[in-house]
Amino acid sequence: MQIAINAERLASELNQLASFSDAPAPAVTRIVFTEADLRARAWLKGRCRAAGLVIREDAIGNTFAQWNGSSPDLPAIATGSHIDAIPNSGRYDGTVGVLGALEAIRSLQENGFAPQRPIELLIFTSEEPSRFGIGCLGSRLLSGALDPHHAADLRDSAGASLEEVCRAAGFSGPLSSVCLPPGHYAAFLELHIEQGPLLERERVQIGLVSSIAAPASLKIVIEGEGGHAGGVLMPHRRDALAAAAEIILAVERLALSTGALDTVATTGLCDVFPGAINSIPSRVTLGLDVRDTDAARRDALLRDIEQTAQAIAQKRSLSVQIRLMNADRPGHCEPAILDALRRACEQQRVTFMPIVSRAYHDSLFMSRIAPTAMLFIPCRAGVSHRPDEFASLGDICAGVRLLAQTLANLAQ
Ligand code: HGY
Ligand code: MN
Ligand code: MN
Repeated sequence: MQIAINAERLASELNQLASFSDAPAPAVTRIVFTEADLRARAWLKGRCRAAGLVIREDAIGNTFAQWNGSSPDLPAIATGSHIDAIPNSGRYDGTVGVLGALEAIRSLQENGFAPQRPIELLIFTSEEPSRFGIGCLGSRLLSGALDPHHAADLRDSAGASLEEVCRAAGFSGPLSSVCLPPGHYAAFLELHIEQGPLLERERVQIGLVSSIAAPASLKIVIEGEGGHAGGVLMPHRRDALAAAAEIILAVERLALSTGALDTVATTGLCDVFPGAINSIPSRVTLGLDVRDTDAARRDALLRDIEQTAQAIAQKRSLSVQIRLMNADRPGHCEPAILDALRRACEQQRVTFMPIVSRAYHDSLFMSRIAPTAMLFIPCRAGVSHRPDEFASLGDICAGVRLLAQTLANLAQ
């Protein structure tokens, strides 16, 4: 089956989706359940309905758009990703996997393909950690990886709970109703930009993801003593930001000291109180993101970071509280689904290579309840989570064509 992708339609939709943003183009900011996100969701549901898909939403706003098959009671073949975007980011992270899946479905429809199994497009809520501090909230709850009671109490920076924000966004029902059992889906596939430089450097069209790095995040609160920037002499200070600076550098040194390139650690958040130039910082809150393809090595690094932060605080007579927000195990893709993708690559004469995902994705959690695989397309210079994130229409269409072929092969 020669699958023709409507590149113009897909390009136009990627541009339209990027316009739902709280940042000026080319940047995209689309935080979960903000006006921009809700408008994007409404627009996207309209595009799915126009393709004849039947829509349902669960209590946290995960959105399911189904193309019924001739055997509707069979477990569906699922595919999808996310549309939320961190502040000042790009237009391809997540959206390629959502609009690409919609285009794959429409292309199969327009090519006269009729699936036996249903094919279901999933749009996961809150893949990014921006608002509630933990990523993949929708897929965590869907796969049973997050306790619904704990999730309901997660709060954003304004103190609103996830439960309150979900209700205000129009989603109802207990978060405990989100979970789906293993076997609900026959397979799950996610198309995504690589968010790394390998495919472009190796001039390979498709990356077949073997495993997904294990993410962990820490919140570190350092409490010192505030005071007048002029009146308090240096020997008498307990400056929380100076201690935080020492901790941030220690995090970098400890990550490098594992000697493994797969170990990465980032201090992405640093909130200073009271935040006045002439007032000694009395409290600093740090947000750390720590990942590795090897969970044991990552956990050893987390322990080292905790011990070192405590030692720095003690040396400076400050207090420090460290909270582990999440520490997930790595995800492994299903060999049978990877084989299906490999066969489709050979069918379509597309170059491919195995690859490790250093970014986490909803697939990390979907792999707990369904045979899961990810396929990557190149992104320019590996750049992502920046306004200059870019994937060429040709590469996107090659990924969509491969996804369509694999969905068709699996849905028969
Ligand atoms: O941070 C990540 O890996 C993903 O982009 N949320
Ligand atoms: Mn992202
Ligand atoms: Mn993503």
